Amino acid sequence: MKRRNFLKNATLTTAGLAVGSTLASCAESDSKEKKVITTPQASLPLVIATWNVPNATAKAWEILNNGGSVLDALEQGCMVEEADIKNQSVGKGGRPDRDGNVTLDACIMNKDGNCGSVVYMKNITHAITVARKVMEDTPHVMLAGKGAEDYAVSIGMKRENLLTEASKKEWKEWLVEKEYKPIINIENHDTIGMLAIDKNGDISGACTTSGLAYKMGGRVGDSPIIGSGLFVDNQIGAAVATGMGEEVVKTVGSFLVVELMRKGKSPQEACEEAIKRIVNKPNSDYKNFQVGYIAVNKQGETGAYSIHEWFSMTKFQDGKNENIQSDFFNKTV
Ligand code: SD4
Repeated sequence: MKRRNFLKNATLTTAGLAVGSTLASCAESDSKEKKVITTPQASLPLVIATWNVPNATAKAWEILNNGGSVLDALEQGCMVEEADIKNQSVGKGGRPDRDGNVTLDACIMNKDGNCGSVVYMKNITHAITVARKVMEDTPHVMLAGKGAEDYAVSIGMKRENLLTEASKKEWKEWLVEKEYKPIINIENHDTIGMLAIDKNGDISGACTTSGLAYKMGGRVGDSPIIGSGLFVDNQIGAAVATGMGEEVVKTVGSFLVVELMRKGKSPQEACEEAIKRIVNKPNSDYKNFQVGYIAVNKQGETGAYSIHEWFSMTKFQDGKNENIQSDFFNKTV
């Protein structure tokens, strides 16, 4: 199930539209022979997400399979995790910063290259909905803090206390030690990054998180930053990141993955290269943090790679979910 499944390309063909079956059909000069370049066929729609989030991917796929829009699919898929108080990395129930404030980051990007995001937003569960509204209904791409929260209320969203008793109790326990050590992201993962291809072959993506647990007040990670936490180019593919956001921002990680695919790398190869950029930096402290990428290309091939183990991708295709353990760089630790 591990490496073998993880590396395999999406070659299934069933219901839905198959893309990329014929990239080019080049007639030779005498037109007797035709050279046909084929690529793997992927069954559409297709949804992938970081970590093990089967309810979120199932929701998104169902919307797409019923002919819904890819943005509705991504938004509602992400909302599943934002509303789940057991997921302490996203939305309501997220772990707070060191002052006890739950602050959310989210972004969304569509097939036309438009995007919207919210950063450091308090008191609103569905950050992804606000990010989408920023994209669709404002002249801006990013709203922060109180401005984002006030905007959310102005469009009818209600203020809520996002700090659950469970997260509050853990935070109080953490305060006793007060040692900030997000070692390989054990303290906080399950940020949801989701990429989807609709039945027409168009790609969009979304990402939502409460960020790193016990971060400094005001800290913003990679997840709402277009190019770092998420990037979509509908001609090429899309990528989304999870893990130590500071490291992703420093390498503009998701944009890098998409650019590597543009240069001809598969999604798998592109994710691996982007992770190696981080671990190969001079004096990289990579043994002490986790970063993971997932990616999809226009042909519906997918890939995922991380620094350490314990990263997985959920893939919903052909009416079924699969949780795929990621291959990883640091196999010796
Ligand atoms: C951040 N990248 O705020 C996020 C955290 C994360 O799984 O992905 N957690 O840096």
